[in-house]
Amino acid sequence: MKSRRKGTAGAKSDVSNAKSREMEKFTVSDAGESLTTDLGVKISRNNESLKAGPRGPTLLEDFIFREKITHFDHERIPERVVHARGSGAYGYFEAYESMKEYTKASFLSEAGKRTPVFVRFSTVAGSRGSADTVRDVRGFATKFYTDEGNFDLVGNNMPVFFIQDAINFPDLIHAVKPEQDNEMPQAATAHDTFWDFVSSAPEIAHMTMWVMSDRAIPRKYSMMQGFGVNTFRFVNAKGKARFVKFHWKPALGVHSLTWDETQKLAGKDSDFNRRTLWEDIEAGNYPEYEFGVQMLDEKDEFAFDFDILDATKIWPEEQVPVKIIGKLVLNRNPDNFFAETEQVAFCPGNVVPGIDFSNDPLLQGRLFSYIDTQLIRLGGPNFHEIPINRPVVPIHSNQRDGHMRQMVNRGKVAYTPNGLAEGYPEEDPEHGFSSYQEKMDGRKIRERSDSFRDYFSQAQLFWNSMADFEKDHIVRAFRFELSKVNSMETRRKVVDMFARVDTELSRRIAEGIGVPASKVRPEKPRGIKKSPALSQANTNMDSIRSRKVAILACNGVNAIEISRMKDALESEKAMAEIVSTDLGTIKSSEGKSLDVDKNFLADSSIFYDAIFVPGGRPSVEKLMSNGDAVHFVSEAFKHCKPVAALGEGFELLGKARVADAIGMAGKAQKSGITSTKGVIMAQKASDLPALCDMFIDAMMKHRFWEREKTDMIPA
Ligand code: HDE
Repeated sequence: MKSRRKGTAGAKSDVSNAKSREMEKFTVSDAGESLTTDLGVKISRNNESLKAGPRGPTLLEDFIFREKITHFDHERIPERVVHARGSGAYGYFEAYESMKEYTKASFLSEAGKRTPVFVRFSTVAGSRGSADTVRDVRGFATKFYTDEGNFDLVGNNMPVFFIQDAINFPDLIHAVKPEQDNEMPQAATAHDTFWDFVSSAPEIAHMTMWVMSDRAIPRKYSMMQGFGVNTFRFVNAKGKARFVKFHWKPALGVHSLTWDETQKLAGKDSDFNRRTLWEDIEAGNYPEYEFGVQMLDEKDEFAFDFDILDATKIWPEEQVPVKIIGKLVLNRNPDNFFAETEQVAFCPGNVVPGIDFSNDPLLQGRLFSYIDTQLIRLGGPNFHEIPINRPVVPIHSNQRDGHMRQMVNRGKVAYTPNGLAEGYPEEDPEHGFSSYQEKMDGRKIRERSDSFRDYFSQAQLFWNSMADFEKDHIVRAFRFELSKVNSMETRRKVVDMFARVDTELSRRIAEGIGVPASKVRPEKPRGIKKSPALSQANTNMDSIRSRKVAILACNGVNAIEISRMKDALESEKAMAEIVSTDLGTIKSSEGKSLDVDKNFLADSSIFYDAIFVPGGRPSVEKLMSNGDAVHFVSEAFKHCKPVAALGEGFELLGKARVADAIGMAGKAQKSGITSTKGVIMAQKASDLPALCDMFIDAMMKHRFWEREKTDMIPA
């Protein structure tokens, strides 16, 4: 008699730790253990090869030497052709409410249900060892280990893409990557082939606006949005489908670096984004994002003045609201970079029942590409058996053999239908994935839909939605990039192309790159004129969690001011470090010994979000006589960061010309406490609590962009 297997689908159990528990089985600790070969034979001497006499030749029989070198020789696998540089973290997803009305996906079926996840953030163009802070799109790929199998949401930090049809992807990437003759430049779009491609492919206009904006230089991974980009479907238990777009919204708001910082960070700490992700998780400042969906009824497929299947278009949030349905928390760093972050294999085709595809031609092509690329990268069809890629539910398939097969399947049978194994493993019509039954009718044709031919209206929408400082940054980014383009013809074509977006934008770009203003007229606008959701000026500004503050101090500093400020910052979950001329300790005016965290030689203002200069005459005088300390202050000012000073600390701001720059020279002494453009100064120690509050308020605003125009201060 055939016994019915218990279905795993819809299981109620909380599996939020299931992936960690499973990874435990594969983790190894060497603490207290003897060194062995890969086959478990203990090794007596590891640092000498076997020779015929101490000065003689190495012997071929030395299996310990051979194993060590052979393994080493094969330690590299091909890096990802795009998104090669990445950083990963574990965490969980928690649903806020039941989404059963819209999708039968089990991980979204009840409020409070948790699902383990692994997320990999990445840059796109650079090689594995390239710098983190380059101007680029960021990948935001999430693997949900659901109780119905793995769902991969392989997204980016920008909601649109460069091209509409996947067949152009190799062309795009060949144009972006270092040029083929000399392999330059690394991890940068600022070169001829990229801009040649841009100026030849007008569909790229909208995405180019995003890449030239501050979105391309995020402050940290926990301060950027994520988007599924492509249009997917939700399908409920009754078989009703809706089109959906997926969103991640960071709890800390969307914030960016300045361009000057990114350039310096690429040299001073090329791991900046990787490091901040790691450090935030270690410090318990877990990156957190809300999960949102935009949903459209099938009947509204043609209700917009853009095609909802075109990945170069957003669905403006003002037209299709984002429904927040859950949150993602990243709370554990991986144990081993290669085993986990390098070997994780995402695929937008990994979906679970309740989630389905649309005919978006970019998505359709992606469904093929990701598996194909894993075959070469991870060496064969069994990469789903690598620990990080395994689902948390059992696998029962008829797949067998292939490189590195690890499952040991019992019995004779590896096919269905079968009688010898009583028909197992059997199909599950109730819980199994069944594709949405979309009606298809079309001629085979290599053509693009006319509805995909509007290339400029959303580039205009983006430009018109920007705050003035964001527009300035976009213009400067274009100018920087095009200054590196040698072909005058390409520069001219780009200026003409963006004249179709906006005359002022094009004129300002042209001015900076030695090209005459374009005579091309802007395209006629379509759709909504502005989308406030697109501007970072409108992001969350209510927290300083995980922000880093430098406290500049030398011998003779007022320790009490440091400890009060530190307490105030730490109570808001920000971090503070004492930066001084040398490492070691300093003596405060009260005779206390204080540990120095960083020195000016190895550290710089670019690692911090804000700075505080406490009082204490000897300390401030020492700082004023140190060029690096003065530069630290002026650089932070020029990068628009909050700067606070108490008592004599104000004099260092004077030396760095900060007080002059904001027209405050000498005023703090008279008026007690002042706050101007994010520079907060107070004279008396009794003003410290108010100073702390005002400093924290200023930090919430992130930057004071109006200061960028202060030419009298160099960065
Ligand atoms: Fe990818 N993409 N992509 N992509 N993509 C890859 O798969 C591809 C696209 C994205 O952290 C590759 O495993 C094609 C859009 C991320 O491991 C490759 C097209 C979006 C990652 C590939 C696109 C993405 C990848 C390279 C055009 C945002 C890194 C290595 C049709 C929604 C995942 C790999 C990780 C990686 C192909 C366009 C996001 C070659 C053909 C749009 C986050 O398969």
